[in-house]
Amino acid sequence: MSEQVRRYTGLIDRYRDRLPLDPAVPAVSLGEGGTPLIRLHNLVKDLGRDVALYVKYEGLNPTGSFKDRGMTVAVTRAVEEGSRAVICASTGNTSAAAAAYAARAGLTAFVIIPDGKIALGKLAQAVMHGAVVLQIKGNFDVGMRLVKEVAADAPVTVVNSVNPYRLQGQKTAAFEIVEELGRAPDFHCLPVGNAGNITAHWIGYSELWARKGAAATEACAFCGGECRFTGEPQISTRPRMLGYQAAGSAPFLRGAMVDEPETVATAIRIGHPQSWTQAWKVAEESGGRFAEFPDEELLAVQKRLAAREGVFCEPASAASLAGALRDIKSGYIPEGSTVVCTLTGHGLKDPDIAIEQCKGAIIDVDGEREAVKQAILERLA
Ligand code: AN7
Repeated sequence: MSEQVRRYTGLIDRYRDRLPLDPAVPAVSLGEGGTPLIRLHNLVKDLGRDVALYVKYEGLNPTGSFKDRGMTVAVTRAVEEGSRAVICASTGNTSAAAAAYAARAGLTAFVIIPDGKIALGKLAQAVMHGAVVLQIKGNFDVGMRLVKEVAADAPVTVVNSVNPYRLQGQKTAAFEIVEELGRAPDFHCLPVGNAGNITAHWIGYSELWARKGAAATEACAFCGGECRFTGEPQISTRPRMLGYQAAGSAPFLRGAMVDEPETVATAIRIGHPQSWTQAWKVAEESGGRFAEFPDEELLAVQKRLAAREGVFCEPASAASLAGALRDIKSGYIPEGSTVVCTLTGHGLKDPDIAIEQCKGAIIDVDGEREAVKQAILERLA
């Protein structure tokens, strides 16, 4: 058996025919993609509604977030183009992924992060992978502007989602979902920051979709003609795309950019989304919409998911599930629906928030047998 058959070697090897990469170019990969689609039985039972509710656990990618899908393609392409360095602004996960893939490829990674506003695990990743970490007094949006300005006349490749190869990699999550369900879900729920991921998923579904009267090779409106998929259509319907934001950081709900975004979900503390126009188009074409949540509700859903289903995501990721649960309850998502929520990042990314939420849960006991036994029996009573 060839190595390829026995081992999963990442999404470029899996989907190269649908990606804008030359067949001969070796993939810079850490085995990203192939994440589990987990059906939630307990939370659905709690709701008392008949829906098939799944989470796509993107926190199980190599650096713990969906960013790896885009980074493998963007860095592979950067190497092919002879680049020696990559740069990004980040709320944390992009910097972790850029640092790791750059390390693997032997490139220098420059990452610009908002001072004091990225989760501990993400910062640990960036420094451990040897990125040059530039901490600024300013938020993600300021960092993003600086990246664009600097990259205009410096020999560095921007690996934020304005790099079209990022979205091309991220679209593969939609391919995996369709392969597992044998169809597209009726609703796909995602947290929205820069709105790159919701756009990437729509590209993915649209490439698999049987467009009446359109050639399969027709370039989609989102990728600047980068789509290469010419296979047979695989789905007859596409999902409604539902995008969820944190209330203090919700430009799509305000209908305008937000200059001072604030949320405990630092991953989506973004007021000037880079894929603004595309995401409006996604909502319109798919028949979806945007909605928002206060921080407390994001944290409550993060905790409920962990406690009831054994799945640990970071606060920003909980926005997708919070949205699905609310929309199922209200009837906006009708009974009989198949719903997928993307859990964008792993809960371990942000240990501070998790511990903070569960402080009272830790019981101090004397280190001897009777005390421990007593504590256990009390809780089984
Ligand atoms: C866990 O890392 O923008 O709407 O710089 O880390 O595609 O921006 C992170 C975004 C959702 C939002 N969930 O995705 C960054 C960054 C998590 C994230 C989002 C992010 P987009």
